[in-house]
Amino acid sequence: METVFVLNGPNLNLLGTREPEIYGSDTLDDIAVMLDERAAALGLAIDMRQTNHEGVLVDWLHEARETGVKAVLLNAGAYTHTSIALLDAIKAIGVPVIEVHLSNPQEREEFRHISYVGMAAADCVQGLGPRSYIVALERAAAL
Ligand code: CA2
Repeated sequence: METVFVLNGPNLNLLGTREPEIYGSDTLDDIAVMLDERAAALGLAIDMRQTNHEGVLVDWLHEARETGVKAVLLNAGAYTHTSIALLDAIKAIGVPVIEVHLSNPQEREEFRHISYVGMAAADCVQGLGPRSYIVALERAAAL
């Protein structure tokens, strides 16, 4: 069975505890359950992770290449808007990366309008709350 990595960046471990008006009230574990269900129906396996550390995200992107995963769904959190290291890693690995956001950064503060992740990602799903992850998984399945 093919695997899809779902990588989550800084502060997303706090999901469901603060700012529900922006990010909703589901926790990351709730999203993992929804993704597992959808993945099973699509015949895929999910490997979902979260870290607050940029270099760990880079290491996991490298691991995606080494282990031959089908695709990576990446919500890099605020590193989306700052990280040339993530941009370089996405370009380097040769695995399709789908950028995911709960909110729509384009409709928020100007500093969220630039996405280094988006400069190399194959696709982007944003602004749908937890459904962003599900839609991204469906797009990954179709690759
Ligand atoms: O909308 C998204 O998914 C974001 O990637 C979330 C990031 C933000 O920096 C991006 O611009 C858009 C922030 C994640 C922080 O998550 C929190 C969750 C609960 C409480 C506080 C922060």
